Amino acid sequence: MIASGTIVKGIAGFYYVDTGSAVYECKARGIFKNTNLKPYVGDEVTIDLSSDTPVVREILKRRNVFERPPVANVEQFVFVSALKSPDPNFAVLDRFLTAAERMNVDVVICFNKTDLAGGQIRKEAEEIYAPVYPVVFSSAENGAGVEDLRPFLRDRKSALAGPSGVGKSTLLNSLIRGAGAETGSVSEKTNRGRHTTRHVELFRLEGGGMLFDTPGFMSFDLPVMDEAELPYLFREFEQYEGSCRFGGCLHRGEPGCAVREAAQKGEIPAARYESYLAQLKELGSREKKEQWYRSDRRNR
Ligand SMILES: Nc1nc2c(ncn2[C@@H]2O[C@H](COP(=O)(O)OP(=O)(O)O)[C@@H](O)[C@H]2O)c(=O)[nH]1
Ligand SMILES: [Mg+2]
Ligand SMILES: [Zn+2]
Repeated sequence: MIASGTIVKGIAGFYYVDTGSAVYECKARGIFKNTNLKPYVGDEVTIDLSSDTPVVREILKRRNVFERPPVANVEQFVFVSALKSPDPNFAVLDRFLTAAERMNVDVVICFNKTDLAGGQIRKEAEEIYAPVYPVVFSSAENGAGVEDLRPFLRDRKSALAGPSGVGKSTLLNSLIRGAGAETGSVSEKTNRGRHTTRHVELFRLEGGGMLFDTPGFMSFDLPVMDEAELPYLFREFEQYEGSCRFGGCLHRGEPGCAVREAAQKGEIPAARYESYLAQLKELGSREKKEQWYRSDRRNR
């Protein structure tokens, strides 16, 4: 008998496959050993239930795959940022967003620790991001707003992402009873020692959807890409497409640039536009470095 399901855990050569009605402990088919294909948590697979030990037969086409943490098929990132301690860093968040857009992964932004700060910073966060992304405000400490995340997690596989200390593990524990993710400061964690090896696991959520339990996804590099791709990764710019005087406008100072004008008028949040310019500059200097490297090699 053949069934299909999702790998929710992998330990010591065994893969745990959730078919929706049961979780089977499976071995991987020998064929995987001879190829570079290795089953990952998050993989959609078919399993053969006809022998004593069920066997993973086939890995279905992946939407994406990550090495650190080793997971497949992330459909959505929940980017967590604290409103205070640590202070939000919108430039860092914007780099995450660019990376997610480039990977074509959906995004929800969660501003956590609302019990520590509200007022101005909350208003600012909302004004910058709510026009183009789903934004949730939460306190994992007292539970406020955590349930507002749940509707966004339905029917898909999500992963928490964001810098250390913002409350990802605490949120995970309140969304999934029994997740038992370690929380606390880095020093607290080190003190507790390393005897608890944590495995990546994919949990089913009450109310639907699945959530990767992983401490990873703390930062993303700006993707390797051409400068000209960047404008398409800022959702705010979409409505101005085709409105600049010059085709292929990079929106950094060209005459008749509709995006720059919109930023000056406040129609595009200044912080987002500044992030755009900073990212553009980074891509540009990276390109120069590569050119220099290439010409240097030619000259040798
Ligand atoms: N005041 C407050 N503290 C929080 C909140 N969420 C998490 N924390 C605390 O922040 C610290 C870091 O949380 P943790 O979940 O380990 O962050 P992670 O590194 O993103 O996984 C811990 O001491 C948590 O108890 C919150 O909403 N409010
Ligand atoms: Mg954590
Ligand atoms: Zn322009």
